[in-house]
Amino acid sequence: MTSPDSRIEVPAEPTAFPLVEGATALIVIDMQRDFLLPGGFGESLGNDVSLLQRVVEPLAGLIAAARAVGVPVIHTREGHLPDLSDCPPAKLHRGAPSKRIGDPGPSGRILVRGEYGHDIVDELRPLPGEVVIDKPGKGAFYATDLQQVLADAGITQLIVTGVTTEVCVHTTTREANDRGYECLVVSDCVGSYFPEFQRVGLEMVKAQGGIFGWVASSDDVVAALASLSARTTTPA
Ligand code: TIU
Repeated sequence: MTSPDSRIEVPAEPTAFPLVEGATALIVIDMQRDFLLPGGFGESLGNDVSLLQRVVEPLAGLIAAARAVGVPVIHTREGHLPDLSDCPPAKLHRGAPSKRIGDPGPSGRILVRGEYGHDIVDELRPLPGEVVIDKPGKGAFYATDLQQVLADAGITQLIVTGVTTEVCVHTTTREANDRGYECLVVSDCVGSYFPEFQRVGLEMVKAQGGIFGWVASSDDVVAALASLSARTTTPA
């Protein structure tokens, strides 16, 4: 459904999401080989990385729909400088992973910028000119220029996708919400190594009247973006 101003109501929970034309960006969080493929950071932590593959196909469709109507696509990558000077000891030494950040793996040093494993999976490769935010933390705002990038582009809303739902997607959504951004998390375009965390992670976003934001399916977001295109191409 469209309204006379520049808003489109996207079916979502807990209420329809008022997508504002020209003020929305699609953020694709950490769809890196290090999280999705064997031999990377995600697997070193003991996770079954195959669980994240289900995100790739719907997310590729959503990215294509955004590009088709000129909605900016912003990619993020979690990782560290080769000398690990931006990796807090608390992160480096935590737990008992099979490999630590910076250790050599089959796709290069684990979670280190510039390594093959640190980059985004082939299916979701950024286009030239799309913003790629390299971040040392779980949230995409911490120690990055994301807020300035969004302000410069007049963006006030984020369509949030990527991995993992309860870690970097949640942290970024919470950071964005505190900064005043309206966040629409796309349920089938975010993924977790833990099915229970996936379910509860989405519940937490939309509970209490949408305490951090809204949740919608990619089908509904793609349809909304397509109707944006129809309006743009239909003479008044
Ligand atoms: N371990 C885990 O679930 N996630 C991360 O470490 N980073 C992101 O979520 N990107």
